[in-house]
Amino acid sequence: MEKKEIRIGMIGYQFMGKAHSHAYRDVPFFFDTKAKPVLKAIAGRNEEALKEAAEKMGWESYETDWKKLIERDDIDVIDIVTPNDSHAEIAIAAAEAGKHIIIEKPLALNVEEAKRMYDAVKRNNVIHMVCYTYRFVPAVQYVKQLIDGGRLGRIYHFRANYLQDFIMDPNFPLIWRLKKEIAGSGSLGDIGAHSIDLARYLLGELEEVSAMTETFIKERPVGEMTGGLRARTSSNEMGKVTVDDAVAFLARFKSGAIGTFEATRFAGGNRNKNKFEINGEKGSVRWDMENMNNLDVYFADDEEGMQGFRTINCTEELHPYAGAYWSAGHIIGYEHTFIHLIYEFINGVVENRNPVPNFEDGLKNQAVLAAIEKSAEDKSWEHIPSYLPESLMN
Ligand code: SOE
Repeated sequence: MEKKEIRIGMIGYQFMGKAHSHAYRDVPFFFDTKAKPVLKAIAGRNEEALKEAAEKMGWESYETDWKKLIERDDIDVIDIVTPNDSHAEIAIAAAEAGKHIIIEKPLALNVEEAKRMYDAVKRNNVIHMVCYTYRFVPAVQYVKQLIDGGRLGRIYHFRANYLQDFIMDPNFPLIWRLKKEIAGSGSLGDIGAHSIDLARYLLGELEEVSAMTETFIKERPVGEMTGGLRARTSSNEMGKVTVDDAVAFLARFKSGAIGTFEATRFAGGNRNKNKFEINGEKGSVRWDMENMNNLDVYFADDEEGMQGFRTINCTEELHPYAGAYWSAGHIIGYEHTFIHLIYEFINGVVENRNPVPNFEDGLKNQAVLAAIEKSAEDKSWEHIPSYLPESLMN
């Protein structure tokens, strides 16, 4: 029997567009998906670049107006990979048109937008997902299994650093990621949000936070992105950086565990060092995205004299998703996290159930981001407000 098809329309086609396009193409190759994604059309403003991207990434057609894409009745899913300031408008329009939605993180510019987006997907009964991709690393999923299975016992500490350095040069241009009105926030929403998602996924909700932020370079030459995280200066003019370059915060979890977090784009030498360590009464784990297939584990009941961290390679068949690829030890990479996420999304659409993380997670994450910003501004401890019914906040 022919597999059901799910027809995708993607808005945006740069860095994340490439990661998503690749995932749609590869997912049926490795996984037994419940439907086959069809790359119907992409949308963007620059026709020449759009045409080239569509050809290169394998999309059937393109639209220079995203509204046209949403109107098309040969599209089931709208995939949003645009800068953050357009997320709310596009997602709400897509939900009103009855399209299922997959969207890049952070969900929105602020909590108010995130709430409207959440309401729109609920009201229109569409499937929704937010791309917090690091949850989908097999080693991270294995940590979740260890915690849920009680292997680490009561959890005391979650310690996360997300370290990058791509904007350290003061001449690196003022790209959209450095403008509050387009990005919402800086290191906080771009990379700190990933650590918050991992923390929520692994340990549950945060109760309160106390934060500080800093913008080290306050003005930069005007410029634009050229692909990936590369950029070029486009004029001699200087413009104001309106987001944080770095953030550090303390958190208390509802479970009683405490968290220490740092997210910065000024950690020279660290290109994409997304890492965490968790300490529990029966053991500890530590993980680092730059070595993503490995997991350091320590178990307090290891034989005396043999105790300490040891490294396991999470590519055995029993490690989540890993069995779909190669034999153990034949490692996978960054792009595979998107394949896993899209696998869950496609199956969610076919089975009419929401995968996680979805807009509810996006909104809860946004609530943490807002509390961190307020705490840094007021030099206060901030409680994370419950924007959702109490039943959904636990
Ligand atoms: C840039 O900091 C970036 O591409 C983020 O936007 C992504 O979410 C992260 O996964 C890698 O770094």
